[in-house]
Amino acid sequence: MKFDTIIRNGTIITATDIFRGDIGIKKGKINKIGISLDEDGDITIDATGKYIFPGGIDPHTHLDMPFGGTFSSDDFETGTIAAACGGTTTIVDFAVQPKGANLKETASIWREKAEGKAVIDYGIHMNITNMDDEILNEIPLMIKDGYPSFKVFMTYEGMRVDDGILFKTLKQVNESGGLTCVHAENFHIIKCNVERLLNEGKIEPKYHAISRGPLVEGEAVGRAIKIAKMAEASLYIVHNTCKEAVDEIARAREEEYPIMGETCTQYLLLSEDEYFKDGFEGAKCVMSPPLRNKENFKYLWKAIRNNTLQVVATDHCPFFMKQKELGKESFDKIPNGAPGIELRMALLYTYGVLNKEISVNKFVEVTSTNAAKIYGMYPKKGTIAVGSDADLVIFDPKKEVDITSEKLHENVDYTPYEGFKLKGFPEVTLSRGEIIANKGEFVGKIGRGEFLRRNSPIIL
Ligand code: DUC
Ligand code: ZN
Ligand code: ZN
Repeated sequence: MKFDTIIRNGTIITATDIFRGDIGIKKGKINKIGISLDEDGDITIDATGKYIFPGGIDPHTHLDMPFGGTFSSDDFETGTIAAACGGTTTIVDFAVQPKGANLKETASIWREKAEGKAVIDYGIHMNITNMDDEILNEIPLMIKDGYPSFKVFMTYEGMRVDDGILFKTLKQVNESGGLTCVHAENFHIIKCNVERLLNEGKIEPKYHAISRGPLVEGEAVGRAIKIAKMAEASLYIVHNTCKEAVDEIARAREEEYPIMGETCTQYLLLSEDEYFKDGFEGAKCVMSPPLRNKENFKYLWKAIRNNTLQVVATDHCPFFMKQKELGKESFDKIPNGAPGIELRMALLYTYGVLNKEISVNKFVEVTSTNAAKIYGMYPKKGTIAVGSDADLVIFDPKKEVDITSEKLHENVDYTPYEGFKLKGFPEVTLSRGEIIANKGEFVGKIGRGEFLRRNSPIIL
């Protein structure tokens, strides 16, 4: 027997293991793992001195997403190329329900955005913005169809749901075998603060952060958890940024409630200081929830280490500075979001693993394995095992990179990580056995990414 591809002599690292070995790939799947495999491959990759990780999974992206009168600037082509170059082989993107559309129609809109464009495999979360009996009845059908995760916003005029709808969603999703995700911030407090600040003539980007402090998030996280308890449902809280949020999740988990949480690269590495830079610079990091003070970094890393948080995603939602200028005269009109899809793996390796915040196995867990489990893709995705998709990153732990936005493939004119230094970078990315990125360049075929029909969540 001959493999299609054999990767030789790499250090294979999963969420639980680390050993030197070879990986044989056939028909897009991992066919054999061993030490000095006898069989040859049509293609041989020498991974001596390199790490082999499961391909990254970013379960929180917003590609081609309408927001504040414009669209996020990466579509499924540019966004997934950037992901591939950075070692991410799967994303789960949020399909936002437009006014008047049902969930089936919403999913079709997103599938059309992705088809013929995506270069890596992708799942779709249903982001419910309008609820009635028709939508409620669609939930079990969507789960059967491969869409087992549903998100609601507790804030954002026009997209948010109230506590009653959150309760109904949690109940129905849970009873149907799915998972509800929530963006938790207190809408009413933000509204009051924004009105007051603008009335006082406070229009600059920094007031975005001031209008929605840590308690605005912590209160909503605590409330969402209580509503989940009342609904007897599991819950996943996206993009936690601060102690106030994490403490709520930790408490619920101690009480053995099925509550899970995510943070994002930016909340571990960037602080509110970004908002106090000159001129309109602060707009680059206008996102929701906003960046917090540096004190929070240590709580977030600790929460990752002790499994209070299970996933590090990106909330990738880029806008060109020209688009950000929609809010030049009023911070509340700045489109919310920042890029991050391309650098997540390398940043977390340098600033997480090399800085000794997390072990290399934990790195794999939070960048890939846990998302695969929680979002119903395991073990097809998220690990290195016989029978799994050959989604792999061959990672050069010695490669040093000084980050500048010109080196990146994200379709946007800045990176919030400009000037950051990296040690360790993906060298080769394989998706279903195909080499799709090599030494920072995309070498795959546009549109090769496949829609992932996902299974029910595993609660971690
Ligand atoms: N937060 C952002 O910053 N952008 C998109 C949506 C969100 O919740
Ligand atoms: Zn959000
Ligand atoms: Zn988001």
